[in-house]
Parts: sequence; C-alpha cells; structure tokens
Amino acid sequence: MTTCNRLYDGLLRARVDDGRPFLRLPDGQVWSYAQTLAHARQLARVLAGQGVRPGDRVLVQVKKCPHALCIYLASIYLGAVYLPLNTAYTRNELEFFATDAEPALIIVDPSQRDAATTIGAKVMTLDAAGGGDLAAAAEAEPDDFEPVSRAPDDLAAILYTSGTTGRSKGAMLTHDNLLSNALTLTEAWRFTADDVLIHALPIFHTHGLFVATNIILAAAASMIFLPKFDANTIFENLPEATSLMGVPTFYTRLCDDPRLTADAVAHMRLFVSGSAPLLAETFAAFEARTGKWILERYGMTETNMITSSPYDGERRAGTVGFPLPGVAVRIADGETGEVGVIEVKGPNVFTGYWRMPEKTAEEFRADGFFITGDLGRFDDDGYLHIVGRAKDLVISGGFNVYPKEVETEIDALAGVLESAVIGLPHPDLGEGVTAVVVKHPGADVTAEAILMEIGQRLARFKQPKRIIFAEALPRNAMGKVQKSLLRKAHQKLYLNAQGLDSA
Ligand code: MLC
Ligand code: AMP
Repeated sequence: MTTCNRLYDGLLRARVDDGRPFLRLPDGQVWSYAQTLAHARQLARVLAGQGVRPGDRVLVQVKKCPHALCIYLASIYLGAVYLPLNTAYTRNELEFFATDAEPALIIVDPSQRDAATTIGAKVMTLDAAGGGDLAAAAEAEPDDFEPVSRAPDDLAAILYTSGTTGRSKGAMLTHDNLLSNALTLTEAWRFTADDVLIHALPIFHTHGLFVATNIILAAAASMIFLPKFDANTIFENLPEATSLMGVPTFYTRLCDDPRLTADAVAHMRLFVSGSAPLLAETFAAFEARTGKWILERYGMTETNMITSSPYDGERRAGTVGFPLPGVAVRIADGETGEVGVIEVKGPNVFTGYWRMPEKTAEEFRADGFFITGDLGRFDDDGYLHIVGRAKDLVISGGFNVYPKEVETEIDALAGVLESAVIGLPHPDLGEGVTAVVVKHPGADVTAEAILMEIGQRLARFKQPKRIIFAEALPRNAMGKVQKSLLRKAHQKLYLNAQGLDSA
C-alpha cells in the first residue's frame, strides 16, 4: 500500500490482520481488530457506493454499538469527514446540523428515517443491534478497500459545539489534530496492548470517540464497550479491566456505591476524569475509598486534550495538571499566579469553525493561540487550575449547554417576557440547568407548559431541571443580566432538594 492517510497509517494500518480483541461486549461477544476493520472496509464500500467522496460529510446519529464505531473507521478509510451527533438531539436540532453541514449521507436509527428523509440528503439506517439497511448492505460487500490518501491537514471530523450566541458551530478537526493527540495521550498515560478500558461514554463527543477510542487503537489495546454508564455494569466488568475514563458524574456515582473499595479496584491502573470540573471532594473521597488518585485532564472539542495530571508524581486535587508535550498553554495577559483566560496552541488545535471564518478569526489570537474561554491560573509548581469560565456555558453531566440557546427557546413562548438560564451546583450532574423566567404581567405561564413546549425543540439534557419565576432579572448599569447574582441567590437549590422536578 502506498497511501498516505495519517489516521489510517497511525491507528489502523498495523491492526488490519490483527486477531487480538478490540471490543468486548456485555453479552460476551468479542470483535477482533481484524473483524472490525473488515466490517469498516465493507462499510466504506457502501458509503462510496452511495456517492460519498473524500471530504464529504457523513452525518451519523445512531445508538452506541460496534457498527457505529465502524462508520467512524470507514470514514477514515474513505477520507470522508465524520460528523457524529448526540442521540438526544431532536428532529429540529438534526435538521439544523444537516442543513449547515450539507452531508452526502445521513445515517440514523430506523425510527428516524422519515424525519431524516425530509431533510433532503441520502439516508441509511442502523440500530443498536446492527439492524437497518446499512449493515445489511455492508454484509453483501467484499471486505477489501484501499484507504484514500489524505493530507495531514485534511478534515477527518466535524463536531458541533453550541455557540455562546446560540448558533452552533462545527469544529473542523484534521487527521493531524486527532492523531497527534492520540499518540501523545497514549504515551502520557502509558497505554499498551495489555490494557482493557471500560468504555461507558457516548461515542459522539471528543471524550468517548477521540480520547478513549483513538488511544485504544493507537495502543492495540481493547475496550469493554458498554452502551452507557451504569454502576452495576461497571462493577461487574471491573475485574476484567485495567482502566476507566469518565466524566465527574461517573466518579460521584461510583463513590455513592458501597461496592467501591480498594479491593474492587486493586488491579485498575488508571482512572481518568475530564469534560467538566472534578471537585476536590470527589478526588479525595475516591482516594479515601480506593487508595487511587484519579488522573484529571482538561480539553475541548476544538483543541482535543490540552493538559493532564502527571502519570507519575503528584496528581493535585482541584488542578488539571500540566500542558501535554507539544502543547503550549498560556494565561492571557497574566503573570504566574494570576487568573486569566486560558489560551492554547499546538498540533491538537482545530483549524476553525465550518463555514464561519469571522467566528474563527475572533477566537484566535494573531500569533495562533486559540482562546478557550476558560479562566485559569498556573500555580508555582506549574499545575493549571481552572477557576471559572469567561464564556456563558453550563456543563451538565459532561454535556455542554449554552444558556443563550435555551433562553431563545423560552423567550419565544407566549406569556414569557424574558429568561436567564444558569448552572447551579448539582450533586449528580455537577451543574443543573436552571431557568429564571419573568412572565408578561398577568400571563398564565406554568413551568410544566414551558418544559412541554421546549421539549419538542431541545434535547432532554438542555432542558432546565427547574424553572424559577421572578418579578425581574437583576441587571447592571449597562443593562446586562447579572447571572452571578442569580447563581448566588439560588446556589443551594439542588443541594437542598429531594426531587429534581420543575418547581
Ligand atoms: C442524561 N440526562 C441528562 C444528562 N444525561 N440531563 C442533564 N445532563 C446530562 N448529562 C437526562 C436523561 O435524558 C434523563 O431524562 C435524566 O436526565 C436522567 O437520566 P440518567 O439515567 O440519570 O442519566 P444517564 O443516562 O445515567 O446519563 C448521565 C451521564 C451521561 C452523566 C452518565 O449524561 C453521560 O454519559 N455523560 C457524558 C457526556 C460526555 O461524554 N461528555 C464529553 C463531551 S467532550 P428523563 O427526564 O427523560 O429521564 C468534552 C471535551 C472534553 O467535553 O474535555 O472531554
Ligand atoms: P466541549 O465544548 O464539550 O468540548 O467542552 C469543553 C469545555 O469543558 C472546556 O472549555 C471546559 O470548560 C470544560 N472542561 C473540560 N475538561 C475539564 C476539566 N478537567 N475541568 C474543568 N473543565 C473542563
């Protein structure tokens, strides 16, 4: 083979005839590397037959299953641009992404076929058991496919992140962005072919797709591939595993479980947390129960992973460790110890937002550093502390929710004068999405009615867990809503509450 395709060359080429296990499923099924890649090549043939060409977007909104992962791998073979979407997104949201990205092919659950067909692109289907017309078509194909050459700067994926203005932006990630980060992390976290990772994250975001999956591929290791996080299944599978990656909610839920003991995790060599702040209390509670330090890392869809706690040496609670090798991190206009916006530059950093050159230009400094919108400081030992966000963003159970997007939906409802959406400390999700709503005088609007209306348009995780009615929103002299005052006024809402229904 004479191809040059960085992800294929870096992650797949050496695995082609490899009989070692790649995926272990809860029902005992095992997918070897050879079998997985053979299926990916069959899928690549199907996609090519549907007219997908190098550089074309393949939009995928399907349940987590081995076949779904194979679509990602097929996109690499084909040189297509993989565009996964959260399965929680509504039809309305799917329509937006499909219109913006203009995919050559949309792959959805069979139950969504009709909705997707109205969007206008070609549609194929896949369900969690491998049913639907995609896998069936693949089975009829030979399993050879020559990987398409791609330059290191060619796009491999687009992942949408919502914008602070409410408009979602597609982060364009190249072969080099993904491969450089995967190789750096594999080395930093010492992954080898002997590792078995418990994979309980979704595969439509950076954490579950690029961090977890690409590392496993790079190391020729295997993963116990679970449909979602469930504490029982995690404890059942712990004896077979060496490592776990999760959002902080995974760790608070594990800490709440009496089965979490030093014995239960004695053979585990690594617990990784990221995508949202890991509270120092959770780090300490986990250590007290197990004797293990969680390794925390910090990243973004746009940048892949930026920093990590050290593998050897002190993993300091409340910090996200040091910049990864090859990644430059600085605090804007800051001296050591001062708080400022975190900026980053390196081969891991994306090339820009899909068809949004002005937005892209706004988020980069002239010298190429990307402005993360997170506030941080380096301590005297060089550990990075994330102390807040300059951007208006709520992170609920590791999912980003942009208040502006939710406010726009609520404000459009009859009887609503205005709203402010904030994140409040939540014992399970880290932050609970909360809406403070001001009604028009005399309007008869209830929390239930608001939730029902926006439920048609916004994914479940974006919907407020509580709605609080107020007479007015606090504003500063410039007329800007003072969300910090709202957060302060309601900070105990979920910490005192028994139920999480709307108030
Ligand atoms: C589910 N629900 C959520 C939610 N997840 N609501 C708010 N926030 C969330 N994160 C909804 C469900 O639809 C359900 O609604 C109700 O809340 C209770 O669900 P649950 O059974 O308790 O939730 P569960 O399925 O257990 O999911 C929780 C979770 C999951 C934390 C395990 O959300 C998860 O896997 N999160 C990981 C997200 C992730 O991968 N982030 C990485 C982004 S990449 P109802 O009312 O219908 O019952 C990134 C870059 C980086 O950020 O640095 O990594
Ligand atoms: P996303 O846009 O989904 O990629 O989310 C990226 C954001 O998640 C970052 O900008 C941070 O605000 C947050 N994040 C990721 N990892 C961490 C972490 N370890 N600690 C605190 N925040 C984090």
